[in-house]
Amino acid sequence: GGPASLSRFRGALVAAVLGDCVGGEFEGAQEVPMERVLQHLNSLDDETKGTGILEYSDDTAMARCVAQSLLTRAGFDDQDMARRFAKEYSASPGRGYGTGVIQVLKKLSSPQLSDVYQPARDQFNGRGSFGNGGAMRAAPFALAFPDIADVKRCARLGAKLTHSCSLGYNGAVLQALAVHLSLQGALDLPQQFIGRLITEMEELEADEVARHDARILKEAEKPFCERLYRVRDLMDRSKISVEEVISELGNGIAALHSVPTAIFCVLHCLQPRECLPESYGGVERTIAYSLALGGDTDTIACMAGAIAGAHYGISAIPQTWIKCCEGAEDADMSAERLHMLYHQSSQGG
Ligand code: R7I
Ligand code: MG
Ligand code: MG
Repeated sequence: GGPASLSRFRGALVAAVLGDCVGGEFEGAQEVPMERVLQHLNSLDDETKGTGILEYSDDTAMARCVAQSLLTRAGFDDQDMARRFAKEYSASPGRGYGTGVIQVLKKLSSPQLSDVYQPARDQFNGRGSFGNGGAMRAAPFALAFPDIADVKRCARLGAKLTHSCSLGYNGAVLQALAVHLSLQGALDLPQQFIGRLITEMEELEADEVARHDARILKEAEKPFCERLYRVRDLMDRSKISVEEVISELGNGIAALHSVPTAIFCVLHCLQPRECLPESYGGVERTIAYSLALGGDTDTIACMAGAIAGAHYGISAIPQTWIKCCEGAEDADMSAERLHMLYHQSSQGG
């Protein structure tokens, strides 16, 4: 499809859910042999093997809250979104939430709470979380607003409801920007795509608070930019080992160690790769490759899935995979409604 087509919207939200659901199998594993990944993915195609339904985790649970809130309020409403996070957590606390964020979600359900951003600020001795929980649910922001300034502002605020450290919420902005650009067809020119992301993050990370957080956490002066430069170097190489990707970019639970990694997975899988079946399309390649990195597999595959799905569109996603994953059909319907919201706003209505 063309820029911002319905197929791209559907691809983005559905592939994000698939990444989360199929990635759950390997979350926390050191490094996963590609053979095991392919075995797991093959079992989705084989109905007789009865994989059953793969459940989604917190990544999808929270992304659904974001999408539903944006749709119901026809824009960003922090109170409404916070309420939905809290309600979702108390209804299904067993979705694999990060151990820190649970405190925030409990506080958000208090009716006495006057500032919905305060519980997030109290995390980790007042510094706030740098986990990837803001980034893992950022894709719907890119699908709700055609204007890049709205995407950045709302993705940041939406993340700050749980992640007040700049390394947490800037990761969410980066993820939303990657989905935004991919929806426009920007991955047709990968060099420009990564260049645009670097330019945006150079500006965001020039901020005083971001510089302060980076200093305190002993990171590079502009941590996301530094990682994106590494992505740009790695994407030019024809051969690169999984070990190198992990050591250069990480595969962990911090936004800094997973969002640039997810972006790399998408870029690396734009072409067919020797280690992956020839029959695989781009979305399948991207998800399979993300899982093979191990570590925070559900989240990296979820974020990479959203970016890749926005590029290749819904037709690149196997029906058999959709059928196996809880919430995939639902994501498809939300994508259609977000597509309408997006195109309403772009007409100034
Ligand atoms: O970021 P968050 O929502 O977790 C998301 C991850 C995804 O992989 C999901 O799939 C799920 O498995 O969890 O939850 P947080 O609790 O805010 O952050 C996750 C973890 O990162 C925390 O439990 C800490 O171990 C670590 N962490 C920190 N550690 C020290 N200091 C995050 N921020 C800090 C920090 O400031
Ligand atoms: Mg999860
Ligand atoms: Mg995870």
